[in-house]
Amino acid sequence: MAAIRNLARFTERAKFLNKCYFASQNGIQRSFSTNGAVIGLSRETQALVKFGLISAATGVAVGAGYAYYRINETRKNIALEGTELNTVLLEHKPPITPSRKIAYSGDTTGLKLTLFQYQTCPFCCKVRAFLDYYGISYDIVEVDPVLRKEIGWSLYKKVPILLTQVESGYQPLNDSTMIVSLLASYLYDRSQKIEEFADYYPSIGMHDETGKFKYEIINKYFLMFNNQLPKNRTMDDIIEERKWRKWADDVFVHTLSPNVYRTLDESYKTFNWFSEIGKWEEYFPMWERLLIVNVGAMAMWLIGKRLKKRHRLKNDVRQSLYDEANYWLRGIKARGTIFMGGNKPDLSDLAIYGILKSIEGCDAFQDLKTHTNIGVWYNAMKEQVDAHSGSANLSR
Ligand SMILES: N[C@@H](CCC(=O)N[C@@H](CS)C(=O)NCC(=O)O)C(=O)O
Repeated sequence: MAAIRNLARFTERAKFLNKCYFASQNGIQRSFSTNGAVIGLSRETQALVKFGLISAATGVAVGAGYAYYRINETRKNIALEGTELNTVLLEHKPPITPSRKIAYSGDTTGLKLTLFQYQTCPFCCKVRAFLDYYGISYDIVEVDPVLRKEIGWSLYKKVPILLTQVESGYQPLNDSTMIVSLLASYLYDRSQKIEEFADYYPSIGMHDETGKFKYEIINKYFLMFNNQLPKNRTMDDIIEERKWRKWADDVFVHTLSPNVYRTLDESYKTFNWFSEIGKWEEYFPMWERLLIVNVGAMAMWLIGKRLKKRHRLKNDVRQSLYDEANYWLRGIKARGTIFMGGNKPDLSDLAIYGILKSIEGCDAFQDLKTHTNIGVWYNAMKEQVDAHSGSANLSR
């Protein structure tokens, strides 16, 4: 996305893509179909239109190539940004108006949260699944994935970021897993403050395999209990939950991109669904939305192939998705319950559900439902989350 942002700046200056797209009222699909557009026009106009379309296609291809290069460069570094700043408090709330508010009347937590997110980012979906399940109210700021001006106040440049109002200011929490662990710990033990819990999730600096120095949040899968385990849970349950949450982050989430961007056509469908579900038409100017969709779809299609190799997915990437989903379902079967957490979802159920929800509108998800039994568990999860069933566990 950083690459797309850079590219956007470049294209904004060139005003190149804009003109081409504004010429096409029907938007994205039309921009790839020359036939419909040129019929009935004079030869000169036809030539001009053709030239425009070829230029646009070349622009998108060059853009995608550039985006591909830049994303690969930036993704090496972006994970490092700002993670060491977890515990830095902001004195004032960044002056950003929420895109929308999710309010649950039964919310007794008193938490004041603002989620900076992309609607279909799997990590953001994980956090929303948690908040919705527990019926915790929150404001949403939809971040423009191109310019990302809404998180300009943060050195950490990824989403989700959860801004929590605390006594002395605003505590930003970075990283979906850390956010969930911290909030879950807080819900178990409200004698401690959010900012105190934030101190339990420190960062460490280390060198990665390429020799680059980077920061990582340690213990982000750990829940903090005040000397006693939550009701009806054993230490084994907690360890098992941690194991699956880690699998969700380290393995399962990586099967998504190569699947939803498997072909150029699928990649376009996926981006159009992102646009629809993320209400990009409402939040972003048309030129920017079309830029994200076109450049994003091309770049991610190319990147998907690299990710497939990096995460050692099978040639038929769908099979890897099915295999991992079946691995998860076997895990649940071994416990003999509806959810991994028993009769109620635990944090691993919520993580896998959130991750899958991020691709709900994609062909890959439909195929997954057809070729595995994931639908039964998924629908049961949907019921639990939509009914905010976790809120009952909060009243103690
Ligand atoms: N480990 C992080 C990963 C977050 C992440 O990679 N988010 C992506 C969006 S899906 C992101 O913001 N990438 C940077 C960008 O879009 O520029 C988490 O769990 O929150």
